[in-house]
Amino acid sequence: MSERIRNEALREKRMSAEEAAALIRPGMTVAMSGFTGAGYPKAVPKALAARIQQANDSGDEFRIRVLTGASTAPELDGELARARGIELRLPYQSDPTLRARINEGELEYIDMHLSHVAQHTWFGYFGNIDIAVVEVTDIDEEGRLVPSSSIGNNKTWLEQAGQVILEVNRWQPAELKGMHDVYYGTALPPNRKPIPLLHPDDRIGEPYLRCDPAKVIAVVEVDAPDRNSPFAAPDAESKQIAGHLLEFLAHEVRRGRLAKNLLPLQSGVGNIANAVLDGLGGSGYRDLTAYTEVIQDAMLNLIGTGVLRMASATSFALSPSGLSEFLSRVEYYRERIVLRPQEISNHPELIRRLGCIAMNGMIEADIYGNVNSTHVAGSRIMNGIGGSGDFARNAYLSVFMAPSTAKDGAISTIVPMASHVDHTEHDVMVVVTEQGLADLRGLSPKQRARSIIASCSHPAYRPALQDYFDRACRESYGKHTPHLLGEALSWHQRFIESGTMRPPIAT
Ligand code: 0RQ
Repeated sequence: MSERIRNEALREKRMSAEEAAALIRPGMTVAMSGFTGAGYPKAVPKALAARIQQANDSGDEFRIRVLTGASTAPELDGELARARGIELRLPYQSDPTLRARINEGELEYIDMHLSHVAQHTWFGYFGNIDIAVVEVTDIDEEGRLVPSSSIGNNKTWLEQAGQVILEVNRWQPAELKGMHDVYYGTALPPNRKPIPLLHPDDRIGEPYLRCDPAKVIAVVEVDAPDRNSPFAAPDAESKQIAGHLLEFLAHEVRRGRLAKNLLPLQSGVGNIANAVLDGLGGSGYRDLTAYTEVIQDAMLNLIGTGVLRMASATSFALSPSGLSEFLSRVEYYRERIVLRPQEISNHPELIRRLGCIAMNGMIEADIYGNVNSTHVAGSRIMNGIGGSGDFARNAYLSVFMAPSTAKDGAISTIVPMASHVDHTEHDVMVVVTEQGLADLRGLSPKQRARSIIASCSHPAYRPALQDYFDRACRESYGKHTPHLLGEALSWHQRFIESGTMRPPIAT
């Protein structure tokens, strides 16, 4: 198995996951690899969670601060949260146990733009990073690290951490070698220079992660799969949302605002994003490109069928069948996929330069186009903003999508006032639900409200939204963005109190 560790000095540092976990002490800041369930360490966090559980059970509080690229998996976030071993977590998570702990108020969670994490670490905003725990595919003779199925913040973790634990995961395909492009040219203000990436397929770095071998305190051999969650086939609502968006893109091509091969696509993950990508596959497009964060099954399919010429991302989120497709034609895909650090995949300068088409999911939008991506009823975190803000603010076109209702119709995703704002009205150009699409470009607040209510809201909620807007237009303190402040969040309050946003039936 050690054929994946070809550097003599590092080979000597091999030990068990339990021994490596014992090097992590209470109160440490631990930076881990991992992005959307790919490339996270699998053995050390689990062994650490067992140790933490034991300590906590015997009354010795043991908690650490955990920084990652984005979401990981049950073996990491789930186990550590279950053991009550996390004091602070950032930036993006999607594990149900961890989410529950955060919403019970048990630990601190910092939700932030994914492109900011590396630079805030360099700026010293999170203090010292004590230990980095990073999964890699392979270590070569010179000690260079072949990254695994995600890069995320690994470049920064390896450079900034005082000590490093490496997990060498034999399960990761050796063929990943050559797919990565790690850029080492970022600097701190005031010495920053333009990042020399002009096209989504430009390679501006090197295929390895550098790591000072003197910092490596443990090398753990692992043979364990990524999360690789299966994807559900797109449902009817997702297909309708995709249909509206595809029609809009075709319209933009006809108007000459987009070329026939569009502009680099950024797509969130999930059912709707998959339906949109599936739809693009059947719409006659060719020669498309993607500059995005995550390559999921639908994007791989587009590459496989030649619709997408190439994709740049920071991670894979493939289902088991997506993975076997990838492995069956790995040479083909290697030529068409570039994985980069998330500070580059999500870099505002590059997103603005390339003119990405950003397509992301949302929890709710208000009638003026403010979007909430993260908090149910303004206070319960779902996953986090992820990269949606990096892309939305800087995109050529920023699109937010959701079904017009959630929880079997009990919740309207179009509300009078967003209960939490991740993307302001200034960053949101298009809102789409299964009901239709509102193109908000060039519209004033009141024009946006009319368009969103008419095109996107569900018929069961549309009259109440229209009534709110009409009364606000008459009675609001200011008439620029009319609101009735005493009533603006009453829909959310009604949901908390009665389980539904539906207005009470008059008796
Ligand atoms: O709940 O799981 O209990 O059924 O939210 O909603 O409709 O399945 O949609 O999977 O696309 O998720 C915004 C969360 C949407 C996601 C969000 C409930 C709903 C369901 C999921 P259940 P759907 P999606 C790339 C870009 C931010 C990060 C981002 C997200 C669950 O898109 O995390 O964009 N985005 N990153 O029932 C109460 C509402 C609700 C609601 C939905 N208004 N009130 N519950 N739900 N709307 C990736 C990265 O950056 C890494």
